[in-house]
Amino acid sequence: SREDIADGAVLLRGFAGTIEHELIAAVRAITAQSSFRQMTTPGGYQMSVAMTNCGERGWITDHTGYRYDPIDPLSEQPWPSMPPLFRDLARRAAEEGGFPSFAPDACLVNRYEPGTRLSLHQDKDELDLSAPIVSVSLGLPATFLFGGMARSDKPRRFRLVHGDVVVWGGVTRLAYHGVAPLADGEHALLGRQRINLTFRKTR
Ligand code: MD3
Ligand code: FE
Repeated sequence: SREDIADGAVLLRGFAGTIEHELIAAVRAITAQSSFRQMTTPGGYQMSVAMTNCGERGWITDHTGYRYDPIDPLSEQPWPSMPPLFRDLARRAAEEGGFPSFAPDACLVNRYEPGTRLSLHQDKDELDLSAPIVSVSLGLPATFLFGGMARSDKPRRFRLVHGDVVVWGGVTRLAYHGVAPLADGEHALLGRQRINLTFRKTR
């Protein structure tokens, strides 16, 4: 199904469900090369969410700031390439959401374990803010917090489950958003975790 959740944001329930096994196998292949790790923010806090990337560039944070970098600082190698399956899924979803010819060059892979959260933030490290972000949820369900253009705007809550895909474009691209602490549970394919893929065009 296709549901407009805001100006430029479209929720595609179950869009990734038919390729769940292939997506999970691809995540395992990526993390065999570039492991999940908990990064440190410029303010010196360790993030509770563990992250890795695939594609030409990956999002990283360290004591010097946030950026997209072609090299994984942990493996000291380029990030694993973006599987065609990922690229095609992101492109098909973006098209369905009204953004034809989306060509992501980066995919951030987030791993949430029970109790982990992502506090309200904006994504603005990408140079081309006219391109959408496409997100794919796998594993345990999460409560996504969708705020406004000011951090103080009260967020709306959306439950995102395994297989859901959201295309975030237009004015929502710069909205504050986050993820509430993950509730414990057991997912049939992924166990006690949620994996989120976010596809981005960084330049
Ligand atoms: C709305 N990830 O990696 S994905 C992130 O579930 C991030 O892991 C969350 O926020 C997660 O930066 C949310 C959905 C998402 C991603 C980017 C957005 C929603 C967005 C940018 C603008 C507005
Ligand atoms: Fe974000």
